[in-house]
Amino acid sequence: TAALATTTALLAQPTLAETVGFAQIGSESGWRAAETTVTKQEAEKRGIDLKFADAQQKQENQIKAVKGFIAQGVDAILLAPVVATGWDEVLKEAQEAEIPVVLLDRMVDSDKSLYLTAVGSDLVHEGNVAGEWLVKDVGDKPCNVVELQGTTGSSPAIDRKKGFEDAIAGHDNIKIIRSQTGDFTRTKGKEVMESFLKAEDGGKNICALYAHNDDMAVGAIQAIKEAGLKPGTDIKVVSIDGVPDIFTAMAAGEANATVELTPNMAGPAFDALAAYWKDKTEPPKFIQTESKLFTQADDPQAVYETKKDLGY
Ligand code: GZL
Repeated sequence: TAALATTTALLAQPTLAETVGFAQIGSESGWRAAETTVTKQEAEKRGIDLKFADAQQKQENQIKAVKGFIAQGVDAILLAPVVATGWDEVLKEAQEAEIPVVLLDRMVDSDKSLYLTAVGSDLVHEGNVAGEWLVKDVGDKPCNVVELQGTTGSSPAIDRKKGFEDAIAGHDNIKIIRSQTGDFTRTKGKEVMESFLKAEDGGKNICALYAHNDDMAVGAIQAIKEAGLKPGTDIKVVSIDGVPDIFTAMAAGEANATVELTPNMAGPAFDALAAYWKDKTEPPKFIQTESKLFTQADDPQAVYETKKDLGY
């Protein structure tokens, strides 16, 4: 009888662990890997059962993953949308299933009513901070800039480009002479930088590189060195994310500035979900994370030490 009572009691208990599906983009950059690590840690801390799907940077895989989470009847979905368009249909399906969706680190063009909230940085501001740094660094000297864009059609690529252009507008001595996507990866960043160097007289004509993330910058630094030039002096390097390897490059004088992006988007996301699960509290539609500029003056080796074990 005792055993029966225990079983009944267990069955009657509400599910202790909420189940959350995470439709992650992939592991295209060190920052992305850190976001995955931190999200799993934050779920663990809160006793959340996290179901993880890696889409290898393909939107159709992300959409499939979200549909799968809806079919499983999860309590919420985290989505880092690889590109900004094409989400209406699957977000409507989640809404019809009454499953809240929280966007992480990238935005979608869909109506705000189709997701609970979005956690991320001000991506335009990041591009602006990067551009302002270069404006200050070059003064009124002529500076031809090459730009490595993030994934085509992603909100960071669109917004970081805009922010940088806003910052250099009015400074006619600074010009973006070449701009192409490196898809946020080291490999593509290196490849595209090689083509920029070849096209610009071996790089003599290039004063600075603006990369939408550190991983493309690290790949480009390799290409600059292989072309016999000094990254950080012959060609200034400014990028975004604040991953450990950019601080290693900075400490070696091979990179000049980065705008830090926290990989912990999940903490604020889970906090908003906890309030929503409890009593349907509606969070603000955008929960903004901090952005901070780091340069060679900020003891990059010490900063590297603080980041090296965070799962990048
Ligand atoms: C920005 C994020 C970007 C990172 C890249 O919020 O979406 O995606 O800057 C990553 O490293 O690929």
